[in-house]
Amino acid sequence: MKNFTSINDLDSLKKTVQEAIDLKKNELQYETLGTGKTICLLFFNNSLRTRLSTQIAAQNLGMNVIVMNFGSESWQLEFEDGVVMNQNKSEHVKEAAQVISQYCDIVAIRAFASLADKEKDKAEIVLNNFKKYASVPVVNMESATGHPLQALADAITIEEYKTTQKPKVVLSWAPHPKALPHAVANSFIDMMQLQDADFVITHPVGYELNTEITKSSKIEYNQEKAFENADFIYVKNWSSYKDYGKVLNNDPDWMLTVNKMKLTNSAKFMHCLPVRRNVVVHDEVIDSENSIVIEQANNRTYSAQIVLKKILENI
Ligand code: AN0
Ligand code: CP
Repeated sequence: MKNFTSINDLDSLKKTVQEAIDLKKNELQYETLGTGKTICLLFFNNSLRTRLSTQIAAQNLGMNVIVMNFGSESWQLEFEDGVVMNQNKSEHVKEAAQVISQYCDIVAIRAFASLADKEKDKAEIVLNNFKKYASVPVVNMESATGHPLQALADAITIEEYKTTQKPKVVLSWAPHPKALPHAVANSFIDMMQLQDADFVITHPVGYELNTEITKSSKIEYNQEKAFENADFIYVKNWSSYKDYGKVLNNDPDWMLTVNKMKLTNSAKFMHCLPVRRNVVVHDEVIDSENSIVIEQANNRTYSAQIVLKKILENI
């Protein structure tokens, strides 16, 4: 594998999940694969899990890790072509990406959606400019439209906890005070479309995601109906896609509660984290035995490690 910018960059999701589960049994089994190699983790946005788990994954493979936070530590980058750079941006991605490529063997990037300009977000300006100008492999640590390292961790988690061959998995929208990106939901859908599962998306009217991503996935506007007999409930807020980046409603009725979990087949509760308690999910659900969010976050390490392993094997 050269780059990892989408779950579809994996030649087989099923095989990769099994390889990650195998890796988890002895996470140091490839500890010399990355000896003498360096990864640069570039953050244009905040992170807890992605930053730490990707660093640990690289270290488990023997790599050196450099982390840079663009908001506070680097020059502000320009991504548009042909602009007169007489404002606040000091450096163009053309130079930055080429320079960074001389210092490392893999570059990983977190750059969220602006949620202000749909076309620019769809064009993945940051990720694609790094892909264009960097001469080393590029890894997506959540871009404008996708978070495939999260989706791979989610697939590993579902594989570990499923009790039937074809589980019912529900992706449910939940309220949130801030406008959040579509990336986590998009990549979860991309991933679920590769699974043998009964997959249902539920959200209020107005929160339809990009139909180029949802394709023929089932959408059920009645959350309670969607929850019936579910084996996994994956909760996530996203802002409106149609009315781009807007918070259309904060209906607390969509929060995940114990009563709603009673409609399910004793479902496992999943969320990518960070999560706002008692806004997105009630304390009683996230603190219950059915909550697997901590193990889900743990799997971020093995998701990143299997991806970096595949890239290192190809360098
Ligand atoms: C981000 C999002 O929703 O995309 C990151 C999640 C991994 N969440 C927040 O900004 C709260
Ligand atoms: N789930 C996830 O990507 O978390 P962070 O934003 O903390 O990295």
